[in-house]
Amino acid sequence: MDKLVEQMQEAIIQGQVSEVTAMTNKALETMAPLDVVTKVVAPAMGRVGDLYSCGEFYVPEMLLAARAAKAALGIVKPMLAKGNVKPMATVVVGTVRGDLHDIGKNLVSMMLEGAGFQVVDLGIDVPPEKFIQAVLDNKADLMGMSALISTTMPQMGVTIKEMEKSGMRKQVKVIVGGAPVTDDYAKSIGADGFAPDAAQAVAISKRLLGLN
Ligand code: B12
Repeated sequence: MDKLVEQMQEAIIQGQVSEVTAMTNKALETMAPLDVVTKVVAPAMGRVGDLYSCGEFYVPEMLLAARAAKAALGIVKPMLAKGNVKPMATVVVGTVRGDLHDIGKNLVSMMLEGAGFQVVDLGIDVPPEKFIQAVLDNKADLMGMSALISTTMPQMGVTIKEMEKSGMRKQVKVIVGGAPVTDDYAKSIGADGFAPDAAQAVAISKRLLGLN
């Protein structure tokens, strides 16, 4: 692995915000912004998850690493959104009720924006009624829900059921994602699509809306 990539991953894992900021700026002299996301930030946060799982990291360490990851993402975000064409469609995104994880959802938002979508990001801990209202207010073509915890994942299905009840489900395509989510799970709750990462989120969004 490239030495700088390795050092950046390590700095994210250790939560070193100023080092991450400096290294990201340096890396961008030679590295594509998207590579910072896919080759540095995503794998580093994956390793943070492993460290948490095996009891080496606790919540404070995860939080510090997340802050460092966000520092890198903050730098690349405007670059990913550059070269933007006119918005092709509107998408509402958010992390479901009870869930505070937003790094993956932010990556999906950024990539969709970069691909020319207008993104309405509702943030974290979003209840079903807020998703529904935002879709109606923005006449959204697509809605994306993110969930990172097995106990919050069912909120995606709850939201879809609420959309059906209020009679607006057919007006909008729904995609779901997040580390514990699978294609089968997405189908079982009645979502239209699933993607395991931000790049594929763009591809599936375009496909569902017939934009390819
Ligand atoms: C960082 C982190 C935190 C941070 C979050 C900071 C933030 N601002 O997001 C903090 C410290 C706050 C946190 C808190 C908690 N966390 Co946490 N956290 C993580 C960690 C390490 C990384 C998540 C991450 O950012 N990954 C990197 C991004 C890039 O990946 P991603 O989110 O999967 O997103 C990608 C894809 O999934 C997809 N995607 C994501 N969303 C969407 C949406 C759509 C529509 C689509 C199409 C695709 C898509 O595209 C993304 C980009 O490629 C994970 C471990 C892991 N491996 O996931 C644990 C993890 C999710 N956390 C976990 C836990 C248990 C918790 C806590 C309950 C801990 C506690 N005891 O308090 C709390 C819960 C708080 C809450 N109510 O939400 C567990 C969940 C276990 C489970 N089975 O449910 C995990 C898996 C850790 C573990 N191995 O045990 N956490």
